[in-house]
Amino acid sequence: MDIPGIKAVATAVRTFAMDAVQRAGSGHPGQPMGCAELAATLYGEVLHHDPQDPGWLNRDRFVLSAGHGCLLQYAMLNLCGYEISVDDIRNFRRLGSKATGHPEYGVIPGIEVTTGPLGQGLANAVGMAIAERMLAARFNAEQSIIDYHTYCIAGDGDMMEGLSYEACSLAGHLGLGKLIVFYDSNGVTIEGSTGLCFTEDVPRRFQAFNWQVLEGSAYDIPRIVRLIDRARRETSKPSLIVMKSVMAKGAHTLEGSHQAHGAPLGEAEVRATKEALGVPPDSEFYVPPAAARYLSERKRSWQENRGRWQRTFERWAAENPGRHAEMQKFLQEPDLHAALLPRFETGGQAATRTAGGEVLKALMAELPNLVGGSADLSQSTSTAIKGMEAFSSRNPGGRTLYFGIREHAMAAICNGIALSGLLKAFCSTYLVFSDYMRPSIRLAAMMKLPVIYVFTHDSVLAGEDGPTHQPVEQVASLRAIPGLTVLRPGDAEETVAAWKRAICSRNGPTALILSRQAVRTYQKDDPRWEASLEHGAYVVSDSVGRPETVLVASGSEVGLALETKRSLGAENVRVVSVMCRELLLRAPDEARERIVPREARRIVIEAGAAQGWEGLAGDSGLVISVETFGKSAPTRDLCGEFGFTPQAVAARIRQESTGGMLRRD
Ligand SMILES: Cc1ncc(C[n+]2csc(CCOP(=O)(O)OP(=O)(O)O)c2C)c(N)n1
Repeated sequence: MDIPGIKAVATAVRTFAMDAVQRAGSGHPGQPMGCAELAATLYGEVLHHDPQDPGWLNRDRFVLSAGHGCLLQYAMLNLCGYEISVDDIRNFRRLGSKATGHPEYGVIPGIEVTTGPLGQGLANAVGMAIAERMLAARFNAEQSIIDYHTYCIAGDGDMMEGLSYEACSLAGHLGLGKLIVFYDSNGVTIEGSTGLCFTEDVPRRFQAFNWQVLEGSAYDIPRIVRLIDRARRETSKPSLIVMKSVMAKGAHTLEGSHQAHGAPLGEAEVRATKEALGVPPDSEFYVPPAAARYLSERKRSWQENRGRWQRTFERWAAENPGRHAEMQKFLQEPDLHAALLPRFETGGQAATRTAGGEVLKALMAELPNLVGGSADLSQSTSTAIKGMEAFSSRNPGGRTLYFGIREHAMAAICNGIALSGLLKAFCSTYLVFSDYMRPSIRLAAMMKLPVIYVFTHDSVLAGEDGPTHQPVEQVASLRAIPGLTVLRPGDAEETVAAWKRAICSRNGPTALILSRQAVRTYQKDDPRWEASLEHGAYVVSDSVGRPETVLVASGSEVGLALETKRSLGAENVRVVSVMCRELLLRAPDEARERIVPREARRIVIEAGAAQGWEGLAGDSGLVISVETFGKSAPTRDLCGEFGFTPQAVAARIRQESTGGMLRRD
């Protein structure tokens, strides 16, 4: 092992971090300076990776959960020869630079996941380790073609976030032996010492989670290698390696200070630090010759390593054509021929959660790469699939995940699973608990990951459990996340269409919003209704002649709109089902006009917050919504209480038919 070479790489990392933050006038130099030796050792000696093929299937995954330290990763990727130039780093945090403020997936090859919100990366790493176990069980034969490790650097902030408790508890339970987490334990956060608010015994906490816990200095390179070796030899438990480290290690006067966490060190400090490191003080982004020499020598071994795997893979593919074909299938869009999916008769009654459960059952049977589960509510969300085995340490081939009551980790773990590129992940809970998952859903949308969320009990009309369990603002707030497709089907047939759309998505997550209560499967006037859903909505029941009133609804309120039309007894009323409001709002004017013409009076019926419907209703329209918390009562009583009966809605429409400004409840 070339220790001077590794140390020289660490010097380059420190220099890059100081210079980039100094130029940008903002950023976090302390974390990369504190972890420089660890990163240099990892990339140089430990990780199975190859900058020539950053997407190599069996590469080790590296997650910088402490994403504010992104310069650590940018510097290492540049030094190793990934596609990020010194100029990109020079323009750190500037518009158009690949070196953004935190690591972002899809911007620089070699970055596995978008991180920054603390705790997320660590939970994503758990998902990646689960995916490794699942894929290994599915594909490995005489040859192990999937056997990567997932490494993660997490700091005090990650350890404090509740998400890390959820995710690491599950990782310990599942015995994810190929997950290795380095705890960058420097005792400092932004406001000062961790002693101000964080005095728990982290090693004992992880031991209680069923992790192997090891400890060492972040600056003792041979020991780091030995500790990683021990971690790799423990195959039945994940490992936490507590790295005793120092914030901004090497800084002239700010070493160990929280002031070096998130601000430029200042020119004089940078200069003095460079001098102490043996770096020419007038240079910028200096790479010591020993660092360049060391990494260029390592390159050959990275390539040879990948070459060996490639030859193994080819032998595996030749000897296991069935498995190879299955792997190819995992990468393709699913072929959802009609016979595969359940059919529902017009006039029948089914809760959309129940219809969704039948679709999921059919999809699980057809698509072996579909995996997922629930946060202890699979019976209620109809996502429990009979006969489907659970994933566990003893049964890595299982496809059902028992996430436990850990919604946040469930969503973040699904991101990690989806990042495998081969597996499709779904998860489920009550809609109201989507709030517990929101940060991870947002990141899935940012990364364009096709995760599917099954959210049931879709409105206050769910009943009985009371206001804590009745969503009001949740659909509106999910619709506000850019890139998240929110589908709220109105009946069982629409639920099949919604699932089809979700399962075929390749560029973003989908939330399926399903009802607890039974709804009628309605007759659809638009014979091409499913194709019309390309614009998010279609005409369920048309008016005779030009519509004067359009009743616009989604989910379980579509049935109510149809009954309201009957109650109104008017011929010039049209009913539109809006399965995806955002698609309708984005549709070309001409397509939207065909469905919800501007000249008609538009009445939106939504048993939730009106927010976001106002534009569609227009000034002369009306949004019949719920703007308070729910109440505990059976559904029928709640419909009466909140005015969601055909008679009450019809009365509102008649009473407020004079036009004027938009009103809402
Ligand atoms: C969820 C979340 N909350 C707050 C922040 C803002 N933030 C970024 S770094 C940081 C302190 C992290 O401390 P630590 O993990 O010890 O990192 P170090 O000080 O060692 O760099 C905070 C609060 C964040 N990125 N994510």
